Amino acid sequence: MRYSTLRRGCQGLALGLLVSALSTVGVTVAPVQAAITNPGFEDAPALTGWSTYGSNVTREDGTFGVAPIEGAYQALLSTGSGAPGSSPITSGSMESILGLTSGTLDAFSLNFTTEGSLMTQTFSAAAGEILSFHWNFLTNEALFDIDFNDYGFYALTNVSSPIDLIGDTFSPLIPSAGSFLSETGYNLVSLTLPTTGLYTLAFGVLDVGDASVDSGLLIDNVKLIGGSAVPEPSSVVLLASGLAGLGYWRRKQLMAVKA
Ligand SMILES: [Ca+2]
Ligand SMILES: [Ca+2]
Repeated sequence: MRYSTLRRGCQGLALGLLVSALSTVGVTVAPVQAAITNPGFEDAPALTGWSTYGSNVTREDGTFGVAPIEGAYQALLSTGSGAPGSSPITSGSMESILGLTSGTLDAFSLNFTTEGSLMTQTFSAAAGEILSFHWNFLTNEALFDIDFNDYGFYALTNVSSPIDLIGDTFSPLIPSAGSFLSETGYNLVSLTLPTTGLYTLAFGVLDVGDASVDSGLLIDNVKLIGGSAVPEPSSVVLLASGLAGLGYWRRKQLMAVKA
């Protein structure tokens, strides 16, 4: 047996043991991919390639009341209870899965986080490649509510710090035709990957202040594109930087209100 074959075998065994161990605690785990698998959530079975945590990560079509931005399906994460007998995961569990210290997720709101759902995928990529995705934050909470400011976020290895907010009750919200009262509509995030290696992309949504009024996060059209082959439209860069600036401005406002 060649060494490289043996090494791949050992890596496969180690990965298999990890998947087996996580499966015993009720977690759906997908193996590391050389590219993003099922990036638009069109593949069957639903959510193939994604690891899901919490009871309420589902694949939705247009009958949900919000149309996918690509293809026929989109992913929905919710802070709700999901299937009978199941429940979201605690924010502490979410921090453990993401490798964050306790209290990290609370620091992104002005009240304690309680529970939510999470979805991840680990993939390999080259420096300069561009990762993009569309998100839509939905909520039943009142708008501009500091005490119950549920939020959606993404985390990406070596890029986010350590998570980046995508939507909360201070986002520009419009009435939603789906199962939530309000939504942001779909927005684009585009990120240039700094190094060659493995990345873990995570999407999450959290209840803040209590666990009684739900919020959700739709994700669709995740893409990984070679940076040199497809120049990034200036409008996308401006949108991404504009969203980042908006988030910083809003956090400053929140801090001012609390003070
Ligand atoms: Ca889709
Ligand atoms: Ca809530």
